[in-house]
Amino acid sequence: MARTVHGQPLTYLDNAATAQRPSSVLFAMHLFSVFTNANIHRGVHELSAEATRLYDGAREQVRGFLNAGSADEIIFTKGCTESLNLVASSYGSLVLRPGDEVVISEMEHHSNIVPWQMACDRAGAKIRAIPVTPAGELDLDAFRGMLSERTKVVSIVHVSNALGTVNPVREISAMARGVGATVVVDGAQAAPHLAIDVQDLGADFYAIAPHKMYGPMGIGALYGRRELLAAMPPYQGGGDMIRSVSLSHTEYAEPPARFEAGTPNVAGAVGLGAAIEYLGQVAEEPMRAIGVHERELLAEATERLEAIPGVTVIGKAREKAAVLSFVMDCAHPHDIGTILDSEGVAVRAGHHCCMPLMTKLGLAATARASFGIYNTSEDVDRLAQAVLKVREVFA
Ligand code: 7TS
Repeated sequence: MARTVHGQPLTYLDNAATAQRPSSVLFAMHLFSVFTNANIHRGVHELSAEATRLYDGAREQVRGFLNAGSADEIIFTKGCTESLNLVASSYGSLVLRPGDEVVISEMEHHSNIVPWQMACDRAGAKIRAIPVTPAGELDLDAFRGMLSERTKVVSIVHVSNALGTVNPVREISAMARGVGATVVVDGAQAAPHLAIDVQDLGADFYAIAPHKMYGPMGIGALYGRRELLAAMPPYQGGGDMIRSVSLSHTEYAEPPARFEAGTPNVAGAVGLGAAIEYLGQVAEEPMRAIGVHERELLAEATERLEAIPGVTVIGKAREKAAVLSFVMDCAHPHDIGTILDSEGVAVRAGHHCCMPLMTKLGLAATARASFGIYNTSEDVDRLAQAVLKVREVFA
């Protein structure tokens, strides 16, 4: 990332919004587009066969990355948001009835709130939200009290994009399973930082956001347990999702094809496969090494910012990953973001698409630095220097 902004070298600390892509990802997509571009599952010609192999190969890579039992349990979508909409819409219509309940939490991203509100409105079901403690953790005692035979779905973020909290998904899954509820996990912020094993976590659905894990935008991947996918109605109709069509009736294809209507983003899938390969080459135990590196940066950044008068870190969970939200007594988060930007430090300022969480915390917004594998102690130092500059300007 050898570029400057406002005449300063760039320190990119907005990885939770989107991560920068390594050249291997860009090259894989370019290579596909130049040499292999063709539609899949269609032509008898060589290019189409090669494109189909690459697309199926990427599906297998996602299976391995999430440790799903079968590649048929991986559905390509256009992003994490679409994955969550697919589950809420299709699975929601299958199971939700009047009086049923969907449990989410107060720290969800809007993309794990709104689709469930829509599904509940259609079904006459109700949303309940696990409270967040002042430290930024989920109140599991309150969660236990919410569970009943009415609970059909528990849909929870694995790592909070606004607080960095790593939620105890395994424990939550086990509790949900106790009342027969299905567990949906929003893994958008977890997949870039933690080793994910959907079977060990006990997740029935798990959504990732490839562009936050060094892959391209415009592609998403959703894990769904085979038995559930097999029972679910399609999310969209069109080409590729059918077995046979007459003017009066359609037989749907088996999953995953049933949920992939229309020409897919093949270059995006290839890029996602390359991103998974890139992550896998970082170290012998890559996700563990990435976690160690990012937790060091997080600890260092937390210490540096907390030493600056007037800075309050938002989110003090015991388990945190790669996200540092903060506010200052002298400046609004947007002003913090603007001064940091003028110093070449890119962070996000705002409600982070978590308005209910901000309301709960009594805040309008926070400034948020989020780390990726390429960030260094030097980046932390530039962040701290730029925050000191905010104080100089406003205090
Ligand atoms: N879930 C979480 C936890 C997220 O952080 C995001 C995006 C999404 C879902 C939606 O992902 P998308 O790729 O479909 O948009 N979060 C952020 C963020 O924190 N800043 O910008 C986007």
